[in-house]
Amino acid sequence: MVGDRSSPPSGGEEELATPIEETTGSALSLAELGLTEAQREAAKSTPELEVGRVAEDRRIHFLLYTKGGDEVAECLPELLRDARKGLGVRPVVGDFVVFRRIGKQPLVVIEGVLPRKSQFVRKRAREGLDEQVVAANIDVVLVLTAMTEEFNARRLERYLSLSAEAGAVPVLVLTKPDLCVTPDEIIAEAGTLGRDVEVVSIDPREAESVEALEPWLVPGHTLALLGSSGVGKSTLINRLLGQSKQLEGEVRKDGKGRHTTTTRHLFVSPSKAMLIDTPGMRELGLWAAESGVRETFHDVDEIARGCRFLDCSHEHEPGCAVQASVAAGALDAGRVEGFRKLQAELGELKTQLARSRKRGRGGKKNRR
Ligand SMILES: Nc1nc2c(ncn2[C@@H]2O[C@H](COP(=O)(O)OP(=O)(O)OP(=O)(O)O)[C@@H](O)[C@H]2O)c(=O)[nH]1
Ligand SMILES: [Mg+2]
Ligand SMILES: [Zn+2]
Repeated sequence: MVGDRSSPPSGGEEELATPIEETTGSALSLAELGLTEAQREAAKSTPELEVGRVAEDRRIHFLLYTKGGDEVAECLPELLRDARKGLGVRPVVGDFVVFRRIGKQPLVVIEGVLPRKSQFVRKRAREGLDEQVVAANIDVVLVLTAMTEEFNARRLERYLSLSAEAGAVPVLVLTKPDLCVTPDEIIAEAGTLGRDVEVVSIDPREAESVEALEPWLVPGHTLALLGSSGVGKSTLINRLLGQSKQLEGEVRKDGKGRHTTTTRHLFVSPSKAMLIDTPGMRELGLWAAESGVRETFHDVDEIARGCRFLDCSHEHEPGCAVQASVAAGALDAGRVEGFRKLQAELGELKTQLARSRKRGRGGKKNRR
């Protein structure tokens, strides 16, 4: 069932041009959609409202999966306004929300967002000083990267840091093995980029190949597929769904893809795992990810405890255990450089946030 699609814009936001599409076709229970016990409890405070899960965010309209089937909903303008002021939370894909049906041909209105069990957050690209929640209530982050010149260890460390910060299990999914002459080397390197990080190499075009991801396709679990444009996220989604739901980019001679996917969308796989397709990310700025960075760089972090100075930058200080390890060949210099860069980025972010708070600006606008 679908709500009113022609209602006036709420909260001054512009709707995206492409139409919203319903995707499940069948109703799922809230437990099947992954609702946690804590969220079920939280929903009890508004017994007059129903619960649904955000499958797509079109700025004004949201596609919801509910126990009664798909619904197209709007958001209470106050909710969007509070979120813009940093006083509340704007629903994102993966969120569980409480909603109300109004009128005979019901208008479905989201009135609140239930507490998230996890969220993948990055610094909003290009715009001011703000966070962007990419997906909520995720269990696993599939970080896709092609085994071509696209492969970049430093970029993957960013993804791993933000995934660890999100409290989600990261899996590095290396695609395009057919275009790679030294796959084993790349697979081995990928395995060193985080603590006990799982690495899977697949060709997303091949149904047999993607079976390697089965261990993570747990009913009720949510997997977010992240990575640059053209690495094969939508191709993988289509294979895992067993049907072509998402547009796949054309192959280009340089091995890269255009931005084919433009919105995030949550799908339900035949095994009842939930998969979030996302548009390729050009930038992945850190946002408050201290513990995620420490977790990802656990090896560097442990050795750094042996540095003479507590605030050692591991660059030129005397008694630096990290530099000593690099010199001894026990730590990769590039990885240490990556660690220092992310630490510096976090430091800079902290300074900017403190400055912005002092000015009383709060730094929150257009939260999405
Ligand atoms: N040779 C080769 N091509 C692949 C492989 N995986 C995906 N492709 C191709 O890469 C192109 C881009 O794939 P998409 O699935 O559209 O990539 P995407 O990550 O969804 O890209 P965006 O939506 O732009 O973020 C398609 O033509 C796929 O067929 C692979 O393992 N080998
Ligand atoms: Mg895509
Ligand atoms: Zn040091």
